[in-house]
Amino acid sequence: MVHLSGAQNPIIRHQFSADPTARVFDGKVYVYPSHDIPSPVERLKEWFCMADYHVFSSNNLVDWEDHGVILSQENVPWVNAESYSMWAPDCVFANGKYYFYFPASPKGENQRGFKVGVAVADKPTGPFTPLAEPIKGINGIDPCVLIDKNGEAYIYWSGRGMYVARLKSNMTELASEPVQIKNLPEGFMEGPFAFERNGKYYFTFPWVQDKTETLAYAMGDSPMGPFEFKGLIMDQSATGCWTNHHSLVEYNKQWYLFYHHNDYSPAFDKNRSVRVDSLSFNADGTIKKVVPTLR
Ligand code: FUB
Repeated sequence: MVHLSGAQNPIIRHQFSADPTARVFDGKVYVYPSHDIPSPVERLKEWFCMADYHVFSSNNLVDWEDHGVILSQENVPWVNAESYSMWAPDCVFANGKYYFYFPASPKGENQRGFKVGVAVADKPTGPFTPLAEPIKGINGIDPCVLIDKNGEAYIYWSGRGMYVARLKSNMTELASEPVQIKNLPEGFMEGPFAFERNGKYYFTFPWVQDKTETLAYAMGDSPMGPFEFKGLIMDQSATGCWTNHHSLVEYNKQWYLFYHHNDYSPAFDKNRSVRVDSLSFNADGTIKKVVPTLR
């Protein structure tokens, strides 16, 4: 376990980390990011390279523990262990277990196709045991799971468009056909993150404008939409990073935005670092824009 101390962004400095999904389990914040590494293979020298996942926890958002590797590409039966494609994950608690969702390239594909797998643990820090097969019916990246107040679970992802489907109560199979999320503005979108607050459902996503990714959102009255586009959470001049990827979480009555930026690695934008800033809402439920605290 590595102990990280310091209130400054980026909050993780002993390794690169991206795509943070923050969750609160048993009164603690857990961050499940992807793990950017320098590529050991020529093919990925200029691209994303990710072989495993760590999880980080904190009870004050200042001091963090790195609990070490919770899942590696070589331990997942269906993943091509030379693809280094363990991209943006999520983790939720259901049925007394922790379900960790992750995208990766399957064996036998051309390393451009992605599926979404599940690994299960008794504790938020693992050890996580991967299922033998990815989830049938999902082709894409960046899974996010929302568990509604009535216990129904939904999974969102990004493929050729953004999709949502209901999950069965076993949390590992789709219970409905995927539905494409419509009425979003033009612009390549990935990294969906959905949550509920005061009966409203928020569908949030990185959105490319002028070659950098802003963070934007839409709101609706049901987890599967329809959603109405509302605007930006973080604008492009603030991010100045080619990718962004985020999550929103409430902890001790304050909301926070976790996201990433490459300013800790200015020379190479595929090495990113996780950041957190506080976030608040207007009375009508819309989100006040966040100005990032960079270095
Ligand atoms: O980290 C790899 C990819 O970059 C993620 O899947 C995207 O959301 C973007 O952050």
